[in-house]
Amino acid sequence: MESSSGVEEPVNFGRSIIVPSVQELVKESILKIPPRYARPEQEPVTASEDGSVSSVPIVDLERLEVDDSVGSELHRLHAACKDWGFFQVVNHKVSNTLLENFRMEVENFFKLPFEEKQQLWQQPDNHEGFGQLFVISEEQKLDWCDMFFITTLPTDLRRKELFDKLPPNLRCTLEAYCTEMRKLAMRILDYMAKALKMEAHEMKDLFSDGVQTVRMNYYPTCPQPDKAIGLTPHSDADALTILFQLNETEGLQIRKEERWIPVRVLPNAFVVNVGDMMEIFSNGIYRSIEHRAIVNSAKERLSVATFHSPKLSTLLGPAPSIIDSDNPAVFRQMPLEKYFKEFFSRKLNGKSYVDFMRITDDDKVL
Ligand SMILES: O=C(O)CCC(=O)C(=O)O
Repeated sequence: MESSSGVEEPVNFGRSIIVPSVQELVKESILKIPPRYARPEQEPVTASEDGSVSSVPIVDLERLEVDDSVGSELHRLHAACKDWGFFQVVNHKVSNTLLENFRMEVENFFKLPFEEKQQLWQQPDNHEGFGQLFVISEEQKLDWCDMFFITTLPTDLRRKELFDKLPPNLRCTLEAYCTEMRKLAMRILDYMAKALKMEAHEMKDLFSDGVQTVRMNYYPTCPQPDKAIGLTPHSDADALTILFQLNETEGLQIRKEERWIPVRVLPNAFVVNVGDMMEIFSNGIYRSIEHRAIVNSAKERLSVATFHSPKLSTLLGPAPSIIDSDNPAVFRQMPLEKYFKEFFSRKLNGKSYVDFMRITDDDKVL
């Protein structure tokens, strides 16, 4: 956001009611979860008719670089974005040393004494820091998760006071990690543009100086895992999310054809998913998919999601080079900043937000 002096200022995308730490709660060795976390309505994982559970597609980035002709790896990527909205990316060239360091720093971050974490907790007027997102009422049910949320790019949108308080080793590794995630996102977005037959410059223009936010998730063990949920079913509001599953504990599930499908932890792979904004740019060709995280009683789980969106000045809407009279726009346009603020002021609820952007018959009458 530009101030009257013409300088970019940290942006405030929203706030969330401050809630207790689940990690601290678990230290009390409880046998039953408090009522505010009880979510008995969760649907179980279901296998298909033949009893098998399918798994999300794998895209090999090295193969994509060698041969991106139609009918090849590019076709796999296109099909994964259209039919699944999720894939795992391998051979991504992100350094193993960086990933190991980052994993260690994030693990140590969640192990900090609570008194130190409190210095990095969310504030009543801003949801960046430790806490939970999307809590808009005192009655709302909560997730079995502690998270840390931060805006990382472009640098002038960062909340400096929060960044400066991060443990120095984490800050330094996070800086390198964000840069690598941005590069990886740009490579994937470039191939998506090719697969969608968008004009080459269009995706690049949208994402140069794009917004990147990071959400680190810690899911403690839970004494009643069937009654709680780690992360409420939702689709992501951004364009492209890259998820790093930090330890071997599984928990991510995606909804496909009314079934919940677990996403395996593959060594050296990132889970990539299409967000609502990509569904909008692609005019519905690519689909964002509902996903959730479940918890268990045996081992904690850690993950880091990096969210990529276009630059803040973007007027969000279907990409002009995709729409024409045969493929008319099915989504309306909205300034990106307004879109973000609306998203963060709601309760997380499946795909309801992207549906809100859809052009309805009532809009056509106007
Ligand atoms: O922890 C996971 O696997 C899912 C994380 C996620 O969906 C998110 O942070 O938005």
